Amino acid sequence: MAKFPKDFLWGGATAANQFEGGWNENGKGVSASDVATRGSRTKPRYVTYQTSDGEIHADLMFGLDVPEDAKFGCFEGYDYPSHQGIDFYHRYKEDIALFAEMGFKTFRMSINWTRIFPTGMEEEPNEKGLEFYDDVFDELLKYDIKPLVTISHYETPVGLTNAWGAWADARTIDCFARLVNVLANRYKGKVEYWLTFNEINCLSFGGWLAAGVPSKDPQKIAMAGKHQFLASAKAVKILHEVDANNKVGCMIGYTPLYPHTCHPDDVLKNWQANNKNYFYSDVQARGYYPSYKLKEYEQAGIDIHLTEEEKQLLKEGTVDFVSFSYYMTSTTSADPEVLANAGGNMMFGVNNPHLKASDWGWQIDPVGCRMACNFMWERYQKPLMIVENGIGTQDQLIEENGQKVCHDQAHIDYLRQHIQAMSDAINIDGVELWGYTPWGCIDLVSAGTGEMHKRYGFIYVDFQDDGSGEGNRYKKDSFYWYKKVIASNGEDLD
Ligand code: BGP
Repeated sequence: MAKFPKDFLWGGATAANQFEGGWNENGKGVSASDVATRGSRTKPRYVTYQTSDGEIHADLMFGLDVPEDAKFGCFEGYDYPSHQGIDFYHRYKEDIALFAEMGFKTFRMSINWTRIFPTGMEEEPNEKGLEFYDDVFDELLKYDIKPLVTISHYETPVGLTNAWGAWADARTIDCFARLVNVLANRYKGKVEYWLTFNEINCLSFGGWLAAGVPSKDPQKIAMAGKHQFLASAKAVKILHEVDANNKVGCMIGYTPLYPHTCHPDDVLKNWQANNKNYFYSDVQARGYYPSYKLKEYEQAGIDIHLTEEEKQLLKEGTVDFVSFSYYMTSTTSADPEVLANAGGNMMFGVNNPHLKASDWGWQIDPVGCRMACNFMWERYQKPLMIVENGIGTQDQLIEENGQKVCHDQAHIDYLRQHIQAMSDAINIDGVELWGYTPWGCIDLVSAGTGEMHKRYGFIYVDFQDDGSGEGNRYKKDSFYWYKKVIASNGEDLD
């Protein structure tokens, strides 16, 4: 039977750019996600910009690499899914009431940086933006739901990119620190749980979403990482100074990798590939650059110019807890023939022949979830939170006995197995896990593809990929199931 600690934080997770909508209301500026077009399972997302000759361009979002004179923005004739999101901006009361009905103890959301500082560079914050989050937090607290706030979730202001290349430039650190100062003081007593950067390690897949850096240059990516580490350390210090109750975590997108075979070359390659993820949490949780990374930089001719003062800041600004998203595992191989025929678990490696996959090719592995908890716990000995987990499916809203219903058994099956795995990690292995917020607890726009119809939610949102629909909310079967799970503190998973 599954068992969880008494005050385990059950909840759900979202991000501003994927569900708020209201993209240009009440003084909001334009963020990195606002200039990303809608894609699909078969069509990639693009990012739009203009060059100094007046030409408008749309280039692939993953691996974006543009000319120096590019100025990012939104242009006529392109479809940008963040602009509508699921309209949480206007419907937050209705949505929070539904989260409360499920019994949420916490709700993960992000602050859209550009609501507070529209270009990232203003001296004074936008009061209307601050008021919106006051209203959201008050509404959550009314139901005893603790906000878990991601400060930066793919929402770097394009103002910063257009000015100096966003996180590739050290000036962004001060802009971020100003944001954190404002948030810490304004929401003191309302927010206690914070995450600095969402999936900071996705910088290694490209700089756009994670950092507003439109370049693949490894030197620039390394500098963006360093600037985010320093900004994260500053954020930890600011949040602790303003309120000693604040708990601040790092967040990585965690796809644990298995060696494709037990051949030592595969095992070595796998260790190296896993380090690509760990590097980020190593710095944020341990407070220094790991030796394997410094050597890699040295061999690649990358110089991050780390000063003694910066090293000291990293040491002083380590996080209180470690959080991660967990959707799947994947495998790595050193064998060129295997790699050539890999098929691939999407962009994440070589298919594991022992696992089934979602319609988007993400391989389902609850055992990997238990191991992910253990790997993180062993490595850092800090409390953990799984702040994203779930499976995207093509749910259908159907009419039964005059009612609209959605039988999303695949969500229930996936979540049940993963909750059991977390329970095993806690009770059999001794991991300290504080909470669990499954991703997209209400259907929202996919980050990877920009679609609506890759649905994770307990709540169906009637918006379709072509922008049609009323945006009405309907409870899926998983809504009632998760309510029961929370009410029994994880014991009743049937
Ligand atoms: C993570 C992001 C989320 C979220 C999730 C699911 O990488 O932190 O923002 O979207 O993945 O991915 P997708 O939306 O592509 O299905």
